[in-house]
Amino acid sequence: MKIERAEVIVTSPDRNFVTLKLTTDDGITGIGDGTLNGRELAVASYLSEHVVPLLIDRDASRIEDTWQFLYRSAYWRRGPVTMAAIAAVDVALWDIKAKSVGLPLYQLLGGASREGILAYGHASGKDTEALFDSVRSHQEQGYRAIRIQTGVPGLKSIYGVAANVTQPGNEGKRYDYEPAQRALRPAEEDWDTRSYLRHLPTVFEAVRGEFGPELPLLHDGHHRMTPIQAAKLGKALEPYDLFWLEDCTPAENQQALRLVREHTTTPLAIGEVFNTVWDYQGLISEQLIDYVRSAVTHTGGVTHLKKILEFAAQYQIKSGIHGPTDISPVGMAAALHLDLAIHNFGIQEYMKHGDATNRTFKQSFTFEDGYLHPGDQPGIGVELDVDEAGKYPYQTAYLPYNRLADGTVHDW
Ligand code: CS2
Ligand code: MG
Repeated sequence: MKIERAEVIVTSPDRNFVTLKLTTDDGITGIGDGTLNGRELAVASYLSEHVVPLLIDRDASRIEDTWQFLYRSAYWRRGPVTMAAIAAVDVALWDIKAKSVGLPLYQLLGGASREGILAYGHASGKDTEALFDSVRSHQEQGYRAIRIQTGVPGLKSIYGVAANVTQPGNEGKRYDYEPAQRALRPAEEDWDTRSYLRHLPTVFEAVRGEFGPELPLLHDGHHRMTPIQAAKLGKALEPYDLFWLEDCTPAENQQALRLVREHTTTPLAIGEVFNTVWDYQGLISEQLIDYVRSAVTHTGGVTHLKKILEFAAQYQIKSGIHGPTDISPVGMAAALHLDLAIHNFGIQEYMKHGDATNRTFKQSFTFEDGYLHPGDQPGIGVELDVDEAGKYPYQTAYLPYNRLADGTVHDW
């Protein structure tokens, strides 16, 4: 079973996606997601220029060997571009292997450890009223766990909040397509940590008051706090029993989480910008976090994320795989097979894709009554409609960034 063809497909239905499609000499195809939000073409070029030529004529059944070859032979290790490219190859090979034996991928990963995958959705609002509406609408869609993000008094627009809907022309838009805004320059947002720290506990108090103690609630701090600020927030949120506080500090400093941990029992989640097990080494072995947030797409695929999660399992740390809309349906499906198979599953982030994306990527995974399931099609269960993909050429898009009131660029 040799790889005969490798195509890199960049398409932009609703937003940009990078997909690698491999075809074997016996006609089996497999696809993998290599989308890196706002830097899509870097991965596409890494794949086409440096990886595709190495794949032709390789044995498609040697997944581990191909992973080690791509990781070690490059000499330049880690980094989001490299690891997204390796992920695309890895998932495409798992798709092929599972199809070649006629099984859904999760069966090759050990079989199902649960019946369904608990998902959380993103509720947001610029004020409490809009937030409550958004929570209700998510509950109506079936979500049983909900992330809460809100506007902060005095700040015009904030990432993660049904965003920029306050700006003329954007009324009613879904924020999750907009973070990577299709524009020639990144959008600028504003930020004030002190206002945020004062405001957020009042939001959670209101949400608990309205929706009761049972509903699992999550929050994303998006790397904006210093360790001591994050410690203060974690402590202030304790009465509201969060499922997790995500990315409370910039992720690259693992020591920061030690300080946060010493001050609060609010569970901590981190890792959407990590790309190898080395980013987690101290965090896991010293039990400084509770959930691993990496995406299959950004962490070298199923092969490497499974190893990270098995390492985490020894320390009672669970999964919380990254799943916003910049993870394509291919990356999402791969995550669902892993979620179903591993023992230490925690929760799966799930934002619905738009209609054009769903037409381009035919999916067999399901979302019912708050639970996802990858389905039982052989492989990962997603097929790319190449003709449909061809209708949506790449569009320049950037994530936003923010500045403090005095003009200083801040973490976001
Ligand atoms: C967010 C994402 O889903 C999340 O937790 O942090 O929206 C993230 O900002 C984007 O995926 C960045 O590409
Ligand atoms: Mg996040």
